[in-house]
Amino acid sequence: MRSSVQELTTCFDKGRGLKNSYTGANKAPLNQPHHPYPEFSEFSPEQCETFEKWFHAYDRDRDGFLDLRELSVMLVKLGIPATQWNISRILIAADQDRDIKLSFRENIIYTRGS
Ligand SMILES: [Ca+2]
Ligand SMILES: [Ca+2]
Repeated sequence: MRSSVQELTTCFDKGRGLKNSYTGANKAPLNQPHHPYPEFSEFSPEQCETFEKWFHAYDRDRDGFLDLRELSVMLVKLGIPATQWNISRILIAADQDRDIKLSFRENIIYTRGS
């Protein structure tokens, strides 16, 4: 049985396949529009937009962060049990500033590193 982190990584990796099809051999087209997140240039602008939509769909109170409750809802939607263990593992891996919630940036970095 795959771990919950692997399940979550698989969901994020679906976007990576889109990146490769968008950029061909991972080279940006010459006329590529301004990237909304230059620090995440390994993801296409379209992927970042998809990540944003995904993030905001779970950020129910619109505070720009996924708190424990919102993270639990996300896990359940992904078919991953929202156990304290699973949530803790994600926070340990992704919550860089240790505020016990995930920013969009932390989510992208977590996605990049997984
Ligand atoms: Ca929130
Ligand atoms: Ca955080």
